[in-house]
Amino acid sequence: MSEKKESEANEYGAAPRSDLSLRGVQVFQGWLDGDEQSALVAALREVIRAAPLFSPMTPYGRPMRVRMTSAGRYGWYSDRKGYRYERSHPSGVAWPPIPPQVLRIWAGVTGLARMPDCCLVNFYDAKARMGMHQDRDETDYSYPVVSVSLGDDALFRVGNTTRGGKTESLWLKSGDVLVMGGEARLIYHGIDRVRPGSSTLLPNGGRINLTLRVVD
Ligand code: MD6
Ligand code: FE
Repeated sequence: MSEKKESEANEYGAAPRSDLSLRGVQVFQGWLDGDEQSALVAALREVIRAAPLFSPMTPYGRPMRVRMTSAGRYGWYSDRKGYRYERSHPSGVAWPPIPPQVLRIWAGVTGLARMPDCCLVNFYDAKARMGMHQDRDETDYSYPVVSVSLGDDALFRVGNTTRGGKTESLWLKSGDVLVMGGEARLIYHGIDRVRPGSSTLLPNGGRINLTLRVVD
């Protein structure tokens, strides 16, 4: 991390203030520099090697367009029975540990001593999108959800704490970090589209999004 960020981040107590807020979602633009992003991608390759990406079924019986896997004590999962957290990958192996680089981001932007239980890894190809949703499969909404964007730019849309109504959008770039906490913890949000070729971080293109959560 840069010197400026070190001085802003307090790992135990005070969280740094973001420069930008979108309906209460804090946006830390450029939180990770290029070297930090590359190191993170290398760590994520190890995660994906241990727990390969898969396309879960939605409860409505269609495979999700985004491919995903997880690291941590819990992984996020979905099938005909619904959305939930599972202790192991569909292959039966335990989820790999959350890489230390990822925990450092969490500590830096939240100021919390409690570390996340789950790091969901979402991979978007040129055509993937994510419909408007709330993150509400966790037990305690007083903990924020943190998300990290890597690779191609993505158009992020934020709505309201109930479905529908006016929305606002923002292009997320590689290295940006979002914190969804407080009044914004249960806000509806989604990804409308990615901009293929907008980043050279991933050799074959695409976008990775990490979401970090305290589960129980
Ligand atoms: C994405 N993000 O950026 C999707 N969830 O690909 C999310 O669903 C999300 O950015 C909770 C908190 C922050 C997020
Ligand atoms: Fe989400």
